Amino acid sequence: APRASVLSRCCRGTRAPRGRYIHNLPSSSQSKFLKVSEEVRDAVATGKPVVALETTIYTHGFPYPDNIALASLLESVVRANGGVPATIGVLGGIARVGMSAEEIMELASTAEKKTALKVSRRDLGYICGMGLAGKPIHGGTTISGTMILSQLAGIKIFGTGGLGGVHRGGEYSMDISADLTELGRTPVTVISSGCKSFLDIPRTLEYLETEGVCVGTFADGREGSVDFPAFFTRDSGFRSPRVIQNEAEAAAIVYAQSKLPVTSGIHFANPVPLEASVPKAEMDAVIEEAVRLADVEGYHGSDNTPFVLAKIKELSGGKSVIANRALIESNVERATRVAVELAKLEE
Ligand code: PSU
Ligand code: MN
Repeated sequence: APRASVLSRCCRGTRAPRGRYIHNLPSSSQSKFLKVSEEVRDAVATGKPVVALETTIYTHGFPYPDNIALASLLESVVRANGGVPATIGVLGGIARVGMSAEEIMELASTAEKKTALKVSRRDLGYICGMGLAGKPIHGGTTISGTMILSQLAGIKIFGTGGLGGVHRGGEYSMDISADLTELGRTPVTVISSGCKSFLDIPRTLEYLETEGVCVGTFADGREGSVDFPAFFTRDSGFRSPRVIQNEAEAAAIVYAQSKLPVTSGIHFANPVPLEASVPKAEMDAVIEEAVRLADVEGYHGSDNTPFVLAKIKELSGGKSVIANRALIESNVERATRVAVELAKLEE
């Protein structure tokens, strides 16, 4: 396929192996502060389906050593479905795209003592600057942080568990996840199971609309209107703005948006697998209590989400962890299939 138009906008006109042009590689894809693995660089350059994976779920979500098992499971899910995984995080003040097993181990083992930073857009300059200043620290990247690094490395598809959102009472506290503004400004497609109902789902959907984010939910043949999912449950009581039937449709939307081009991100919600879903009434009660405790104990700002998630885990007797693991796995598989369909369109 001709790459002339891509090449003319690209800074590197080098030929890749097999005579294919290197494309999609921004000049910023390697620097003192950003290391992209050779496998990921080669996969992006030759148009293979690459799937980004975040690391806040390992540093601030799952406990050690479950987090390491999950990280390796997710990478193998991507490979088994024909993709190349790119686990993204910060080690010693250097952002990494395509972390090795040893690097993931090093980052994930901070979960016990919580010594890694939770890195969203605002924290990237800080953590890399601290590394330069002789204070190297590790960081798990959130959806927002991971989207930025994905885009710098030329990765378009990203699979994870749940999206941040507008917190309840956010109209007063202004606690709105940086994930939402990131989706408004960075052209990466995030596949997750929607957002947890400890967030304000209708305001989250309104905010995403304002930010210009296409939000669609996979329906898999279900007829009629479909809810935007609430992480542990398939139903939230709020309709998804768009309904997507399959991965080919999803990839067509990503492709069209990139060719126009419209430079905001896309969110595709993949409802939790039925067999792993938790009854809504049961989860609602647990979430109410977790949110109440966060307020009483004074967990605000970026500490709020990790605290509420930990409380939910405790109060649901581990049920939430089982659902969480199942839905992440399903989202990553779905993301890989979208990336495979997208690679076909881009050939
Ligand atoms: N929601 C979940 N699980 C998670 C997160 C959110 O159900 O692990 C993590 C993701 O990394 C997300 C971040 O990007 O928390 C959002 O944090 P905040 O609400 O502070 O923006
Ligand atoms: Mn917040």
